[in-house]
Formats: sequence, C-alpha cells, structure tokens
Amino acid sequence: MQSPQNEADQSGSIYKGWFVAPATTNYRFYMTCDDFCSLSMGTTHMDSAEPTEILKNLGNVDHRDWWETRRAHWNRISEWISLTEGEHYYLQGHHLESGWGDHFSVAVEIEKADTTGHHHAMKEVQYLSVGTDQHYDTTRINITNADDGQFILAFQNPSDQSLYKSNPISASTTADELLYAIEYYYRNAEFMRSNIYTNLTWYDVNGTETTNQTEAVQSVYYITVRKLITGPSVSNILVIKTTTTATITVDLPSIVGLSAPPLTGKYRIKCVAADGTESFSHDIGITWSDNWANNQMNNGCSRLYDLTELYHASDFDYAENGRSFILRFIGLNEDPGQFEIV
Ligand SMILES: [Ca+2]
Repeated sequence: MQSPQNEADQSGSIYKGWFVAPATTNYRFYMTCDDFCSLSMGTTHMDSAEPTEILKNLGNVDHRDWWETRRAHWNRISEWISLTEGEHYYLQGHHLESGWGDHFSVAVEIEKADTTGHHHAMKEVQYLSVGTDQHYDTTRINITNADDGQFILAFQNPSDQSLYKSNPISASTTADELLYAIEYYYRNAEFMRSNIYTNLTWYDVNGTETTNQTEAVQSVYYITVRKLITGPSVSNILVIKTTTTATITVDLPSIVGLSAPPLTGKYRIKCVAADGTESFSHDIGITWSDNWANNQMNNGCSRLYDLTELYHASDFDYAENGRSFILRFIGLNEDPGQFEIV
C-alpha cells in the first residue's frame, strides 16, 4: 500500500483494500508517513465492518524508513498477527498531511522463512549498525536563590583559548532559554560544531526534587553536547553577574562527564551469502554517504553487484556517534545471511 509523494498540502486520504494471505503464518505490518497516519485491519475473512486499529503514527517519518527509531512516534510496527492462507483481510489506511512533503506507505513482513522469491513477499531488508559508548560531554550549572536579574556565561574554547560571551541569561531561565543563549558557542566552535541539549531540575529547601518553581531554591541545569568529541567541549566557563544576586556555580565536563571517544577511521561490511560464505566490502569512511558505502559493498562482496540498496537509518545524530543502515536486497534470488558492520 503506497501513496504518491508530495501530492498536496492540508489534505487527507483514505486507502481501502484487501490483504490476501499467501500462507498460513504470522504477519507483521509496517507503516511510515508524513505527517499523520493510521492503519486498521479486519481479522475475519471478507469482513470490512469494524476493522481494528493496529498502527498509528503522529509525526513525520522519512519515506519507507521502517526502522527509524530516533523519532519514535507511536507504533509503526505491529505485533505478529496470525492469518490463514487464501483468506481476505480488510485493510484501511488513513493519511493526513499538513504541509511540505507528504507520503504514506505500508509494508508487510511474513514470518514463515521459505517465502523468499514469492512475488508477494517483502524484499528482504536488514538493519546494520555500528556504534560506540554514547557518553556525551556534559556541563552542570547550579543556580541558588534565583531572582529576575541576569548573567552572562563566557566560554573558553579549548582549541584556541578564545572567549565566547553568551547572550544575557535570566537567573530564572528555562532550559530552552539557556539553550538559545549559549548554543552558538557549541555550534560554531570549529573543533566541535555540535547541537546541544539542556535540561533543568528544581530542588526545594530540603534538597528534594520539585516541579513547583515557587518552592525551588536551587536550579540545576545540564548542558549535553550531542556529538561525540575528543577532549572537553570547553576549558573554562566564567560567570559574569550583570544584575543578578543569585549564587551561580559551574561544574565543567572534566568534573561532570567527558565525551566517549568519537568514531573515526574506516569500517567494512561483512557480507554473508546463503551458503554461509563470507566476503567483505572495501573500506568505508565513517562520514561517507550511503551511496558510497553501497558502492564499496558492491565492489568488495561477491555476487552482490547492483543487488543491494543502502540507506542511512536515522538513529545517530552524527557520524562520529555511530552509523546505521537499512540494507535492502533487490533481485537477489537466494536468502542471504545476516550482514554486519565490522
Ligand atoms: Ca508534511
């Protein structure tokens, strides 16, 4: 089940059809869309009266990116559903588009192993991933007895010792306002060029976490650098109190937590044929595109030329944090083993 792409804005569509089970076994349905969609299914032969909702997605997912996990909106992969050969099961898809790009696709996975080559069978798709420890560089800021006054943070860049002064920050800042005031430093420091996360926890007079700002006497902010980097994100942070009288202290990444080492260098993909024979791709640079990685695999692995497509999955924000791919076989007349990144 698949819609055309980029058809219209502010629109909705309903898709209706029958799924005829090619074998008596378990099936699992996958759905992607931009922007919102759901899929309902009848579980009785030839019955379209009251289909049950099995999938729902409330956000924009890349086209046919079935295994996307970073933006995990609702459920886009169903439970296994037992269906009987030859029976007709009603499917109904609903798709809503607000603006910009749009698409809607549904795929099915068949549990039975020997359906390879069946023209109704989904082409085999594998998931490949290489990662490392996801420990991010983290800085902590503590503000006690916050008032409405302001301060500035001056960041010392560890690579060239230059100073970057933030925009003015309220001593009662939200986590988002803090992010906006300081993100320029992290995004533009040549050695880093990373986005950041910020979060905020309040503590009351007893040192107990509270969600009520009026009870809070201490605010603790964490600044997390999303890209894995070598060394600390900052060598020092100076607090310049312009109008606030709050107590503000900074714990640097060397105290709170440094980044795990980023991925560097090259990797290879191990290809495994149906009979277990292993071969290897040529070397692939960590930051290379999915097309180049596919070329290197086609060229190094035996009997695969032009039989695979490789797409970046979106699990990692930066290549330095890890790489993951969706590997799709096209026209391969055998059931390959599990490929791996080595
Ligand atoms: Ca859209």
